[in-house]
Amino acid sequence: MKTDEEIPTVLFEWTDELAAWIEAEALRAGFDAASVAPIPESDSELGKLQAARISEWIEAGRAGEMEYLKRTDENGLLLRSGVRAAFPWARSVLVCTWNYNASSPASTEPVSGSGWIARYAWMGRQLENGEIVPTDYHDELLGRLRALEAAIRKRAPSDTRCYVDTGPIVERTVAVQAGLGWIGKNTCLINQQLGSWLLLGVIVTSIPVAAAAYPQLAADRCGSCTRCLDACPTQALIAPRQMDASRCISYLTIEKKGSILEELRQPMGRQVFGCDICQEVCPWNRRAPISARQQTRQRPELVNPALSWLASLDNTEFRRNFKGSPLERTRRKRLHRNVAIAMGNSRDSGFLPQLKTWSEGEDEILAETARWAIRQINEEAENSAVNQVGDDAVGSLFLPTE
Ligand code: B12
Ligand code: SF4
Ligand code: SF4
Repeated sequence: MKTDEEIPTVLFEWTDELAAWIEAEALRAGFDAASVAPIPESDSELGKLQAARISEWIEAGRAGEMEYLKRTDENGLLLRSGVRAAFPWARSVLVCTWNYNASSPASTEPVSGSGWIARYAWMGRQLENGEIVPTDYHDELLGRLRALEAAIRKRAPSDTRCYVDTGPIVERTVAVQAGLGWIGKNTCLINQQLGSWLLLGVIVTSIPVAAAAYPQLAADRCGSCTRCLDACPTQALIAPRQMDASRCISYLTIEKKGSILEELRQPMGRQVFGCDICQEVCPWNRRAPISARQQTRQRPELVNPALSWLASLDNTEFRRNFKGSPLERTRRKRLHRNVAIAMGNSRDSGFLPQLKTWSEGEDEILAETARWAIRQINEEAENSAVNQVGDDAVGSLFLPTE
């Protein structure tokens, strides 16, 4: 890693003209919006504020078991506390947004017997023969970022790094600094025109931004709305713009290994991979444009997927359906744990045979979760039997007497 002293004399700056050029290149590469953000000095007011936000969040235990968010350098400095903590040579970030909005039903419109997979994971790549194969946004975005990176290096030789998710960067914070939107109360980046169904890709560069080319920050347009806070089933949004990720269904279904806390299982509803609720209820997504991308298509089988189909997948079928997709990392076992919870929450006795099989299997986490799900379904059946008896009793009171 280069230190400040090793950074070559600055030959280029992001002037209005150079920034406009790369932003146009990004649109040509298939992104929906792009902008260059200056990186604040670590000891500036903004640098300190950003560092404090993430450190306080981590210290409060909000990151759950996501150890990669807690990584520090050799001096114990949190790598995500600011872009310069990880890359002392960094002076700017090109932030690109990728719209993945689809004209599909919402998770808040339940379909009987189905689970919910977050819409960012519906993506498939259409082959020339029309077949749609699984794909992952990381790969889709990274390919395009690398092409842009090569263009930057050719026109303005500099140090650069491309990332989608995996870099030591809080991408939404740099997106705000690039003027691409504001942080909604649901903690998502919202763009006034594009809404929040946006994925982010970044290129860190050593090119400073000329003062005259600083982007204008977007105004916060959440106003008095609190729909996302009210709709979150697990109360993961503990305050506006503050998430306890350890309660977020997205974390629980995707990142959390092992058993899920019982008190959080029922609120998880039918979500089996990720969660879209706090964005679905957001008024700024009502008129969000639908992605018109040709190469990537939504895979219809992943919209309201049948729980029985997901449960039936063995390792080979899981790989066939999800190799190359974001679900691959979660693996079959964890997906089945989530499916068992969704089955329990459905209160549908038709799932009992599958749950019974899992409850007797060797995977202890799945077996315990399946036993919990069986109890949910049986409790429901008992309650309706009691109600039935109650109804009959009430009914008999009113039976006409001879
Ligand atoms: C860890 C992680 C998660 C965790 C934690 C989420 C969280 N809120 O922190 C979990 C697993 C829960 C998660 C869920 C989701 N994620 Co996620 N996730 C990440 C990841 C890898 C790191 C985020 C991070 O550092 N979090 C730590 C907290 C402290 O950071 P933060 O919420 O981003 O908050 C910062 C800002 O909000 C800012 N801030 C707070 N208040 C204010 C106020 C003002 C005025 C300003 C300027 C800034 C500001 O300061 C905070 C700290 O620096 C990023 C990629 C990346 N490298 O950044 C993707 C990322 C944030 N995730 C993304 C997505 C798509 C999702 C899901 C929609 C997936 C899904 N459908 O299930 C959900 C959305 C849940 C939600 N409401 O946020 C996108 C977000 C795009 C967008 N439009 O916002 C990202 C950027 C990935 C990408 N490459 O596109 N995710
Ligand atoms: S993604 Fe779901 S669980 Fe997480 S904060 Fe949003 S509504 Fe709550
Ligand atoms: S639902 Fe309302 S409060 Fe939440 S992010 Fe959208 S506009 Fe902001």
